[in-house]
Amino acid sequence: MAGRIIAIGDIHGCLEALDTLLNAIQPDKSDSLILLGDFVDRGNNTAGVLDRLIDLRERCFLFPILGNHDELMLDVINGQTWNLGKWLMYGGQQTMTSYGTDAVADIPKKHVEFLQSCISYCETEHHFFTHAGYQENKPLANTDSTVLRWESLKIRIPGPHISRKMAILGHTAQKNGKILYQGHLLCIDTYCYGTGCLTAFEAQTGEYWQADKTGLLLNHSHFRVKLE
Ligand SMILES: [Mn+2]
Repeated sequence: MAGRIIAIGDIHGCLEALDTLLNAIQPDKSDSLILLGDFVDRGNNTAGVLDRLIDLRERCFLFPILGNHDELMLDVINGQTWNLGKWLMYGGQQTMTSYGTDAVADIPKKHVEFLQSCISYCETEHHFFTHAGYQENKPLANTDSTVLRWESLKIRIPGPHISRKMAILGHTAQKNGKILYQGHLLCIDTYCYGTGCLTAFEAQTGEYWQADKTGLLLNHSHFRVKLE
């Protein structure tokens, strides 16, 4: 990866925040954007967010990681009708409203294909990226998807990973809107759909950008992390 390595936290249907960050970042062909998952649900424009992410594949290297919400939506689309009520309750209702339909079958095929193309984790030379969690002593390739997509840092903050790389995670909403930094671990889900913001974080330099769900750019600064 020659260009920037920029992770983006849980978008949750917040298109204005995403657009503001993309406008500030101006990703180009040399950049890698690692999306930490939970693109869908809760915010008001999941349909618009997925359109934007699909277009983004033409602009830069895109590594979209599947979040638990994205997985649940896919499960429902794939016929797990017993999960429909649960999904709608956890923000799927806002997703369906963004499509202007009550029928899961109306969700565009290209959106379904995008979600199906998502990966479970991503690794670079000094960092690794998952939606939610990891196990200290297990290579990511052998880690259960439940841990990768569902484990909350509110229950337990894992220690340093066996790879000695720094973890960059989403999923556990930091309701104060601030990046959580624990030395070996960063969480950049800063509660965009609520009263926080969406965070983009350049892993090599600590440069970061934050925008709220109305599209206001709140911060563009440098985060001090010890990098190797
Ligand atoms: Mn999540």
